[in-house]
Amino acid sequence: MNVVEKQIVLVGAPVDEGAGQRGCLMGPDAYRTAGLQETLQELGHSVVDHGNLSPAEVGSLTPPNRILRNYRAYVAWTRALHQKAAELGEGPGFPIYLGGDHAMAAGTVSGQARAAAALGRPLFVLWLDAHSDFHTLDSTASGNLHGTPLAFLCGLPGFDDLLGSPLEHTLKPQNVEILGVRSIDDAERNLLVSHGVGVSDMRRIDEEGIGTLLKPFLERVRAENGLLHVSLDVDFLDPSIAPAVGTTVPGGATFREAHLVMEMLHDSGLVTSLDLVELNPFLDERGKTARLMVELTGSLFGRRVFDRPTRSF
Ligand code: 6HN
Ligand code: MN
Ligand code: MN
Ligand code: MN
Repeated sequence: MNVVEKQIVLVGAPVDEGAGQRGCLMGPDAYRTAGLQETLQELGHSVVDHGNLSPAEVGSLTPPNRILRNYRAYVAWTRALHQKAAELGEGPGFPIYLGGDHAMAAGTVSGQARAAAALGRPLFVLWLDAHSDFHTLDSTASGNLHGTPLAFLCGLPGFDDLLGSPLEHTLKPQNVEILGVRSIDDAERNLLVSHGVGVSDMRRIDEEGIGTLLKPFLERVRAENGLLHVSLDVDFLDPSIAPAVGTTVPGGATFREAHLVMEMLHDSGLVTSLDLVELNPFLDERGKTARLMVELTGSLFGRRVFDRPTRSF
């Protein structure tokens, strides 16, 4: 086996307040129950579980828009996760953030970006999702804050409460690739285009193949000596194989497409941190989605059905 042993750190982020439905707070324990730690250890990695984080204490805040739901919790979680990710990002371990809804990525990715800057490396982000999560606090129509983290991370205005000051280490929008998207609100579409975010929707996946789309992005990460954070939203997957998510959209990635992405990411050796987000165990069918997410994570960490020389992407 061509597996390079990694020191994996599991961090539970039971963030529930960003989604429209309750239940994502049970996500970290569902991954534990589905055997995430054991799966990674069987692949030869060392794994430590840091348990679940708690939100930071925050003082009084005035939400900038009355439609926003659980704004204070968004701020509190972002601050706690940012701090944790900034620490882990500079260390030797490979953090896996167990969500929790996608609002958590405001903290995990901004922390990883701060660590990347301290290491003098650019951070690239692969956002595997049915949605683009690129609303500002003004543009969101649902008020569900899990629809906003990527706009915050790319430095769009209006998010200064999240860390108490403007975000210092923003992502370059062209260093973000959203793959698998099939539901974008009009306001988000305009923002994505005007900021130049990389977007590959399901139609492009159908026409060109998911591997063909992923390869040039990985080549760019390598050419720029970047670190790569992967944010995997359960709804990237087709609802028939992954029903445990509150925001299912038909026509998602198949079992094989998702595995190919994970296998290519493994072979690239470029990934340095991972979010597993939006799993809502309350909506699962006998653990099916949690188990699939664990299996996909196994592929990202070197599981292969038939050993053959590692291909480089
Ligand atoms: N997610 N664009 C929709 C909204 O409510 O803003 C859906 C957001 C989904 C967020 O899946 O992480
Ligand atoms: Mn998402
Ligand atoms: Mn700095
Ligand atoms: Mn989504």
